[in-house]
Amino acid sequence: MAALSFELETTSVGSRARAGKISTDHGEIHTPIFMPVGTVGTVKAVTQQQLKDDVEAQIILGNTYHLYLRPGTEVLEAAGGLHKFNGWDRPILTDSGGYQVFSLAANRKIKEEGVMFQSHIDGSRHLFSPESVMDIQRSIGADIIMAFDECPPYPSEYGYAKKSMELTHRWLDRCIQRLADTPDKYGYTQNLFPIVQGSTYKDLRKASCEYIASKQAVGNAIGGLSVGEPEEMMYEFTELCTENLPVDKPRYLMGVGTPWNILECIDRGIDMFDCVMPTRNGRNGMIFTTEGVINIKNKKWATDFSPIDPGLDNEISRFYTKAYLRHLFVADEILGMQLASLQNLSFYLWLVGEARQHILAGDFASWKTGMVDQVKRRC
Ligand code: PRF
Repeated sequence: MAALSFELETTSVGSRARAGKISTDHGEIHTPIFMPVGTVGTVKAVTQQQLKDDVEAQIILGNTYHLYLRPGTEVLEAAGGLHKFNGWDRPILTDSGGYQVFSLAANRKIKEEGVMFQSHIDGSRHLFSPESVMDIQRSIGADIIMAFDECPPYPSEYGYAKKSMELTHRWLDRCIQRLADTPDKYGYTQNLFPIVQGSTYKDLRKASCEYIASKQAVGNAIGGLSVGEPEEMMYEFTELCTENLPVDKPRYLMGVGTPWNILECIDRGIDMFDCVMPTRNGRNGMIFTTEGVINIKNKKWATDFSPIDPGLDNEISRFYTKAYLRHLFVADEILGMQLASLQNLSFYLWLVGEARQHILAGDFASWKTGMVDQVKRRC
């Protein structure tokens, strides 16, 4: 089948924001897009049917690290890949596991060969290398697969950041080679996105963008941001990267972010986002709405019978009230987490959809300014 392609529809005036269309063997993705995170093959507390019908998600994420540990590649291969296993027939992207190894696993040892680590589940020892991570992602069968990278912490010293970036580049070459040496497993094309690193050093970021761009991949990602640096710095480095990455390929900013982060980074030329925030924070009672951010556990919502989000045109947001959602959280009912996740994801997908419409209409820059203030409000 066909490799991923990207059609750039419009670039804004007075902004780097773009609207585009990504085509994969599992369908189209309209950009800019937010991708709900389904770490273990499930977007927590949300069914695949709800993701389609209520959230209108176009692509979801999975994680190599988690899926490799559970259920493991044998089960995934026996199922015929993750799409068949979890019943999601639209595009899937898998992160390479590098980032999760650094944030979750114990006793990591980084070497040229790869990373030795102990599972956070049972302490068992494993090696992730560029080759093994490509093989695992072949077994999972995502449409977009990520290169194996090292994400240095913030802050990192220049010397460390440089060595780390160079290692990520050498690992990228090994990923490309391994992918070329192994066939697609399930009859559709898997597409590799390389990842820009370079911490918070302009010359390193620029060098990394140039290296990554030279590989002429079908899409490119920016890693190593939103790891504790100030927001303004994240914006600055995002822009530096989009200025130095190919215009005609989709750009994916990994692990970002809040609704206002997403608007600011669309403005700076990002096309794809993922973040656990809408689901993880949702399960803790943080609700993102068109009116602003709500802590639903707050007593002030106890008798507020207005819809969760009057600004959204879907059943969950309109039908259920703030008071009811608060009650579910206070009573520790599972439905509370489900509704919160659905609301937050619906809101994130609505937000990027609106951004796209305004890019196409030509008034993104002025719309964004007002919308950032609106979505940032604490209710
Ligand atoms: N690398 C990978 N996945 C990631 C990141 C990264 O740098 C980030 C950083 N925000 C999130 N997820 N492989």
